[in-house]
Amino acid sequence: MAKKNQTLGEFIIENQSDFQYSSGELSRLLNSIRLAAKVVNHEVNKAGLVDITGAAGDTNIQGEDQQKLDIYANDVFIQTMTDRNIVCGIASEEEDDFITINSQDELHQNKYVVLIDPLDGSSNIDVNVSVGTIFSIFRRITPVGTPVELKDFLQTGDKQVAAGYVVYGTSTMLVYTTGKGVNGFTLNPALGSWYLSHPNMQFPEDGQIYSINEGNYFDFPEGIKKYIKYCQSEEEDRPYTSRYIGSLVSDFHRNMIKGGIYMYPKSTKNPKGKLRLLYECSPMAFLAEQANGVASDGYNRIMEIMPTELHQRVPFICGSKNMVEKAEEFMQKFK
Ligand code: AHM
Ligand code: MG
Repeated sequence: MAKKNQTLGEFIIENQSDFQYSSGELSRLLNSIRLAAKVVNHEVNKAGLVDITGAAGDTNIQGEDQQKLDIYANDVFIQTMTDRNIVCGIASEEEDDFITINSQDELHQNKYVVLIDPLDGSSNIDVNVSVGTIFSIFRRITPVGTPVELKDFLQTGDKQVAAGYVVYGTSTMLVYTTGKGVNGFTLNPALGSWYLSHPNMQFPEDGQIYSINEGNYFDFPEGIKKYIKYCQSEEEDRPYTSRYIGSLVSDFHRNMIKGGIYMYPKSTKNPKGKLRLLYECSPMAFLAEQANGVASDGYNRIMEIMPTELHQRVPFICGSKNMVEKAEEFMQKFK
């Protein structure tokens, strides 16, 4: 039972037994993600200071440039999970291949793999706009005691045991699901604790916001063009308005709270779509479905798409049920 003001640590422990395969391993893994998120948050928050020599205390003695934040975030998440020896493999949007984690004493004893987009929307950092981290957790399918293989990572979204995101925004929040609804925790930066601020988050069934990069309009499939025009039309006093941050996590987060649809369809420039199935769409789809929303590629449920490669891209339409279903209707009609 979600209690307001509960800390994330308390919540994880209290809900551990809900989880079918509970052995404490998933709880430890979530704990390491919340720790890494705090470290990354600290760095993201002072991003604006890095150009002021020494002000952030980050210029090293040789005067070398500070590491790019997306690489930094990648290192922090990987290092935190590796040091604690709680996963058997990690795949990251920043790495070409997956990483196999060896424990020193017992070989490959852990049962979870993590897929992560360490800092999504990182081009927004220079202009002080929110960015996010997205993570997805699966049980390995190869036997414990053997090295992980590609097939441990190439699983359909409906096999996820947990997924979540961190939004580094006006406040920093960690939102996650283990398949029993979606809960959001806000970081109190003074105390370094995450507090349950948004228990049982739900997409409103209908919404008014559509989020898409309309700069690509002429390259979109006909169904998407028609859906956008449907949202804009004055017939029947359609109530829609457009909001697009260009940071998936932030656009999703806002739409989940207010009601809306996010779309990144395929286009001539991105013939398979832009977003990555495993690091972005699949975890967001799990969260959406757990919050009464829908996620699709226009025709199929994202959660059922069988990945064939780690960095696979896919068209993505996600959000309030009625809005996504309407967009799918247009996709079908103008196939
Ligand atoms: P990234 O993983 O390179 O940061 O790209 C993903 C981001 C999403 O957060 C965002 O919704 C989208 O790309 C924006 O793309 P565009 O600038 O083409 O609208
Ligand atoms: Mg990304």
